[in-house]
Amino acid sequence: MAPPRLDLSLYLVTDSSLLPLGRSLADHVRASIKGGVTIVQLREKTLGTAAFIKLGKEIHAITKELGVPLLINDRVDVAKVVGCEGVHIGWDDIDYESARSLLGPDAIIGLSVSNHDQLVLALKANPTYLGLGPVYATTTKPDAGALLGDLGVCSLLEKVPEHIPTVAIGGINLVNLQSMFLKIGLQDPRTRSRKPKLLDGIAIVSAIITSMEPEKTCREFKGLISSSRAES
Ligand code: TZP
Ligand code: MG
Repeated sequence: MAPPRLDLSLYLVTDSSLLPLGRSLADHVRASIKGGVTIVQLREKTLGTAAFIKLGKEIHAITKELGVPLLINDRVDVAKVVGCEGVHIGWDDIDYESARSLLGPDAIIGLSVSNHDQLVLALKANPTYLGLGPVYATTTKPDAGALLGDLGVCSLLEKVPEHIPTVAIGGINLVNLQSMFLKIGLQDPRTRSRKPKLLDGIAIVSAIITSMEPEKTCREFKGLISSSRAES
């Protein structure tokens, strides 16, 4: 059977340090997927290897049960032991070719792109998808680099070939998303080949992780995504 089509529409990136007091990441991830998250990346910068693997296995049991892929940020070794669907890497991490050869042809491997030079390198690698950012100001990744803004994302998108899906990341919330969608179109996964140069989804950390009601918040994001697609 062919693997299910990758749906990047609402991409949750975790940071347990931002959870509301007393909340567990496992419960938050479960609620977020119930609310419409389509893919999860475990991005836990302060965890040691053993703790990262333990958390990865716990979260993977949930994402598997609910039918969405789990990626690990930075750590191919952790992804391999967890047995999840892939990794997201940047330019200070393992190189793409090595990650691919360690994880195999079916793994989802995403690459971060912050500027045109990185885009040129990323396109040579031909990753599963690209994360374009930071779009707006964010405190979640202080070293994220210069802000792209809507125009910067559009100018990168112009150069991304149709077969590589893209998500925007950085400072996206329920307030700025609507105006962002007015400037950057969002494709529908069912018809994407007919509409090049549009985003495939949005990746969010704090707007979901800090929410007291993650399921409701994700439903609201999903609502904006659906109406943007209906209009495009
Ligand atoms: N990469 C570029 S910006 C960013 C990452 C991981 C952080 C995004 O976090 P938030 O809280 O959604 O602004
Ligand atoms: Mg990284």
